[in-house]
Amino acid sequence: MSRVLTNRAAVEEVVAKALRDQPVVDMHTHLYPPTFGTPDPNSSGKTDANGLMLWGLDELLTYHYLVAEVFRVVPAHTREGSETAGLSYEMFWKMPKAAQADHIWKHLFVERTPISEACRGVLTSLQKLGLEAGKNELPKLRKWFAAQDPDTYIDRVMELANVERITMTNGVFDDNERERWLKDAGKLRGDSRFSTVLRMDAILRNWPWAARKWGEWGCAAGHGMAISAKNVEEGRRFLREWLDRQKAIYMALSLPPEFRYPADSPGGDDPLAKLGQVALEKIVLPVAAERNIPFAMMIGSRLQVNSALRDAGDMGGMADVQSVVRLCAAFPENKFFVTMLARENQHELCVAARKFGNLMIFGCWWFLNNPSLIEEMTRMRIELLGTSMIPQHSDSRVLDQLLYKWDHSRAVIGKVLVDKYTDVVNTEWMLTEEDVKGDVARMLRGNFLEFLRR
Ligand code: FIX
Ligand code: ZN
Repeated sequence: MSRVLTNRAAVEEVVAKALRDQPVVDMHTHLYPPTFGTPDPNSSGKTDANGLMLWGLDELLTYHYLVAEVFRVVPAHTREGSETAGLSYEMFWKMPKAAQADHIWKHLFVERTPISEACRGVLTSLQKLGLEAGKNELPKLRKWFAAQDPDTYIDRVMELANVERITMTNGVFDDNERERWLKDAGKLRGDSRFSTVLRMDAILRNWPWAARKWGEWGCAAGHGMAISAKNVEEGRRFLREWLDRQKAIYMALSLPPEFRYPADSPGGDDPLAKLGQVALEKIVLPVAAERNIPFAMMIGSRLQVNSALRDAGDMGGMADVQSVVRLCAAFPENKFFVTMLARENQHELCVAARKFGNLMIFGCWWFLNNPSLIEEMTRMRIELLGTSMIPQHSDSRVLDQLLYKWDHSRAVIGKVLVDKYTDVVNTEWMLTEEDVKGDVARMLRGNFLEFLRR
């Protein structure tokens, strides 16, 4: 008989152990194995300037979250004679990566307390690696990272973060990535630590552009201002080809706050969106249903409100949960992964998930990936959905971020679970250690894998 938990202290101990010991399947990251090349100095001495595998100190420090934060304290524009030191965007992006990292370290870690979540994250990752993070330690730390072999380093980080599998984001409209797939798909999908995802934002964000691009790649998707039956067939052929090429486990895209389904529902009357809707209804969802793979919608990112900040230039906005509801109702044979970027959408989205079994909500995305909001969302989700949701994904762009993103999330999810389980124990329900382990396994791994297979 598994140990019965009768008080808060016992619950705390068992929850902490269950979360620590449970390997995670990370369902959304921007990470890559070495087969995609790496620009970062390593023990083999070989680098690829356009390589996609980002790891190590300078990548951690130049993470776009920190780029946004450093331009708050060293503004790009300063008035003539202002005593505040400025640095223009152009000058920052012209600097070599190590110099950018030095600039961020100086202003966010040395001259100020590294108290923001993204700053603390760097420190947690270094700590988990057993490295001393002192104000003057950068040169020593850089040497340590340059001595690592990217391939074995991935194993080390996955072991320390207790991550069993990493799900990539493989953008078919990204020229650098697409050419690598066309060159040697077998090599790129051959790393069993990584799963692939067909990412295709442009299809719904800008169909005319996507259709023209497809046209250049030999897929007769039309001129982009209308979608004929032929275009639909060609579009489906294109998706099937790429799903086979990548062996993708789901299809995904992000959507702006203005996304509406159907496109002419209140607040969404834009001709481009109407074309996107046809592409969704006639091309994307039928292929996803035919292949029985989920379609993931990451809703609420408003891109490039400050393009000078590059990846750091996007933000979030409130979106329309009823569009998700209408999609789940209209396409019962499709499975939907949904995460939304606005805090204000979370409660309604939780309730929507109570209504549709083909809707799996996941993660505390981007600007929500902060302890106070992870706690709020996880507590609400457990109260409304029990354990039938995926509490988190890391969205890591730099390999070493797995260390802090899962460490920080495990801690917050644990805090909520202890409260919720203690409430159950206080009803004199016989809660066992096995129960807790089973729930944790579902939330960090099982719900994702089961939804893929369902
Ligand atoms: O659309 C996405 O997948 C977002 O996660 C990214 O574009 C974003 O830049 C990010 O890194 C968020 O954490
Ligand atoms: Zn992402």
